[in-house]
Amino acid sequence: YDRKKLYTNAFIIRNGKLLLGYKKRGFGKGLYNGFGGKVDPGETPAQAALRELKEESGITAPLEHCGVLFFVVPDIDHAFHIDIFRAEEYDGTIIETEEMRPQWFALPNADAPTQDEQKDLQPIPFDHMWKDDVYWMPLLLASRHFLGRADFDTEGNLKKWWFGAVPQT
Ligand code: 6U4
Ligand code: NA
Ligand code: NA
Repeated sequence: YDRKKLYTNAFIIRNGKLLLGYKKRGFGKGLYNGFGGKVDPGETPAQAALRELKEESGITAPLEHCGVLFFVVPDIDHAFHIDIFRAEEYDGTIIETEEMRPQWFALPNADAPTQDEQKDLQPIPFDHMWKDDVYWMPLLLASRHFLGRADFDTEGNLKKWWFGAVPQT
């Protein structure tokens, strides 16, 4: 199995705010995203998620697995598999790194006690994110577990997609 196609992506959701990073280089340069990257040989996705979060933002967090996404692009014979993780707390100091510039964004419909903290924050910048994110982010923000697939063309346009929540018991 080609481990190079296994990725992680981690999101910190805290006090009505979402932490994203502006990607300064490489795959997805110029877009805001969670913190993540390739799962290295010998690592589990959970280990990779913690390592990438630390490398890209300076923090650690009690990450919980919450989603699986498949991204399909032309001329590659299998999907990119992304394990999505979330946490509502973190340890350490958030820092800018060579790869990412972290920034907090305001969640929609956040509770009243958080409004002070939120007031100078921009909304989630979907116009400057991967085109699939707007479809599954509501599931992440609703604390649901979710699955999905997005198919891109060679120009990186989103052609087909499906995202859904795992049923709650
Ligand atoms: P290097 O520099 O090789 O170590 P690495 O940090 O391992 O790279 P990187 O940054 O290329 O990996 O990982 C890409 C990141 O982009 C992963 O977090 C997954 C994420 N990603 C890729 N396609 C995405 C998409 N369509 N929507 C999305 N995130 C995507 O939200
Ligand atoms: Na990365
Ligand atoms: Na990496």
